Amino acid sequence: MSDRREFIKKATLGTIGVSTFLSCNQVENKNEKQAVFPESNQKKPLIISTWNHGLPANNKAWEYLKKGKSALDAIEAGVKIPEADPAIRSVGHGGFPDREGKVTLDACIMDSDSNCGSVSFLQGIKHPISVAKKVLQNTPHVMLSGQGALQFALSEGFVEENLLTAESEKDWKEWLEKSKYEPVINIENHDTISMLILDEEGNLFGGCTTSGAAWKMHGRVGDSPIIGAGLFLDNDIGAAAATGLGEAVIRTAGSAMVVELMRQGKSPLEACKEIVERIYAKHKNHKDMEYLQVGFIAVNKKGEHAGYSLRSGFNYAICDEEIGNRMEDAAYKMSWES
Ligand code: SD4
Repeated sequence: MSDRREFIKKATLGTIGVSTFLSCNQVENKNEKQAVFPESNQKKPLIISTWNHGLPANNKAWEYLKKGKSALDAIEAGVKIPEADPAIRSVGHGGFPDREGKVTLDACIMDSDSNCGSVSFLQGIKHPISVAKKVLQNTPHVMLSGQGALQFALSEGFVEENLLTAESEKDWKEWLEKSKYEPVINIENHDTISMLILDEEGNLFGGCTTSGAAWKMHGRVGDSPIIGAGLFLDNDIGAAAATGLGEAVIRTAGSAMVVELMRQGKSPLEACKEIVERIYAKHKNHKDMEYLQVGFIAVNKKGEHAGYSLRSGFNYAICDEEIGNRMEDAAYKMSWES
């Protein structure tokens, strides 16, 4: 067993999928089985975010919601916390660089009217989520990339800065010695942060931000800034977001598919599980399988939520009125040894 797997095994020992299965009490339309949720049943507001760094992000977003700020502002404020934290090596400042030593960032944000903003392959800007929000608000487009995204960010008053920390530079130099590309997901339990909000009015919002796969090729874009892959929502149905190997999520249009399954009446857990099973079926003989990890979080209009991953070790933070902010281990298909 590789050191990496051994590490993951230890880090996740005893972690068995404990997500509560909440059935989707959908109301059936006359002829079709479509999820239609009576407004009075909604549990709101609710925030769910991927990984441990979801906790401080949820806290900040909750504070914003309680102050009466918009869910879009709440998402931005929430995920800016891991973006700004140099100790978090998979998001924003301090994120692992690509194989040329460049930190390149992907992010997107989406509101309940299906307005979206996204940036990909953005360098030198600490808060890609804020640039994505500006794309949503101030441009006729959904997605800006690379140099164009940077140019736009500067025109909006963002300041260019060095995002490569001494620690990340050191790790990159060590990686260069072997130069073996094998994305590590789960380590230190923080990866891409995706956040989904069901606000007081029962409307859905989502955001996602990442430095992507460590040691990726220069120019590589993952699933996180792609609406439909890393994030998707339909305000009539539900919202979903992904973490893990972006290539696998893009190949399967992951988050959009989770929402479509909820539309067909599946609970968030059933929907996430079915898409993870599909990703497994498509990849079980694929070269990526050895290090493949994908995880989804999803919430429907009633505020039922779930997380499900291919391999053990994925968890997500939930914040609501009833219990407050806490972590929940996602259910999963298999452990790293299998
Ligand atoms: C990517 N999905 O760029 C991101 C990375 C990630 O957990 O989420 N890792 O592929």
